[in-house]
Amino acid sequence: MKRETIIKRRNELLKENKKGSITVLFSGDLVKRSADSTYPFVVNRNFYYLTNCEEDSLIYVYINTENVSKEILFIKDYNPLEEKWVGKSLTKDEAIHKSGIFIVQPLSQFESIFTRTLARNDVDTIYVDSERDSFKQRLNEAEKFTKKLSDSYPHLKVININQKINLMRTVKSDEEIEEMKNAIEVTREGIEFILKNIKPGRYEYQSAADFEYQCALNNAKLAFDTIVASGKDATILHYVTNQKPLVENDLVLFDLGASVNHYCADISRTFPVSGKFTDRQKTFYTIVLKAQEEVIKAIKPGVTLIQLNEIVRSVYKDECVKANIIESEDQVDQVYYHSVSHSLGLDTHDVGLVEGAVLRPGMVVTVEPGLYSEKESIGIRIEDDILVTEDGSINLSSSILKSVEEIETYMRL
Ligand SMILES: [Mn+2]
Repeated sequence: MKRETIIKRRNELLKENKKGSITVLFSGDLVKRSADSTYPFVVNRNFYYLTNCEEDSLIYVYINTENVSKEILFIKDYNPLEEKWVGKSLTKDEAIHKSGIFIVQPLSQFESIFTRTLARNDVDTIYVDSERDSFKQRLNEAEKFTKKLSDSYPHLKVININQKINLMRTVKSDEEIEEMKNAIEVTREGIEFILKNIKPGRYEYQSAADFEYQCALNNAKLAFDTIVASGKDATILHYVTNQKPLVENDLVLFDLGASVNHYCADISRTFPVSGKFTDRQKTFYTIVLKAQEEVIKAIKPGVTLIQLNEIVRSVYKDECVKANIIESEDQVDQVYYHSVSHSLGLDTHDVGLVEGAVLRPGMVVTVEPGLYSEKESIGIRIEDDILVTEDGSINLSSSILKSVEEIETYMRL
């Protein structure tokens, strides 16, 4: 991302901050796994969105008082021994270059600078960014900091700006769309590589490996754990066990995505293992495709995700009864039990689209109807990534093969 973009985002976020406040944001800490190893570090997406920096342990501070208005980025202290073991951490020059924050201090100075600022200025409000969805989750950095604050500075008011940042993230800039297109392009290559190698007897994990190899070759990461679900397991929405050999005449469902600079693709495709759909599979597939096309057609500003989901259900109510997949309309929940869209961006299930949210230009959403019959061992999901425009939408993943004919032709070659 361009530095100017990042600066603009921070200005947008901070412009309404009150005088007498300090904003403190954390990139996140390493979490111990076992012995001297840690879990792979995942940067707090909001922090990355606002600073362009993706290292652990960083802290961003914005001091906004009557006399002072300044940003400080705290980076790891210079540590020559650690440099010998794991290499350089983010340097001051790199930090300035990436973030456009011109005051960069070592982390060891954070506490003294923070407390001195409190002592010498009239500050009554601290803004933090904290995300939580259950009591059980371990405390995040913002929460640990808030706890510490309330012990030592109980008079300070703490305000959570998480939802405000999330809302900003729902509308993507052209630059962000480009990143997502790159992620989708890598995903397309991965899917085509899967199809080059697919055949009965190949294991689900081998197809996953085909995809992940292409991601690695392109220096892309995985947006989420690759789902390769054949036969009856395709009716399990998040099957990531990937242990079975593919069986002739079965379908195999792929739900996968690359991520480039943390921007995610999220694509599902369902293919016949032998390269040709049976008539029954084709019937199912055509219904899902029809539902998907109708949803995509309906996407434009002002429409809600709930309305989109209703389109799928109404297509299914007609078509699934006609095709004898269910006996009556009210059984549609037995063959379709998720919703059709979610927001996509720095997170696969991107933040900010609150319940009942209305589509706006610049949002990117998935369209992923599924149809699942355990009885018939058929599970199908078709998922594309759609950009909402002023007057409709653009399918960002339209280059990934999808129609029955395209798939059968490609697999025959
Ligand atoms: Mn999805």
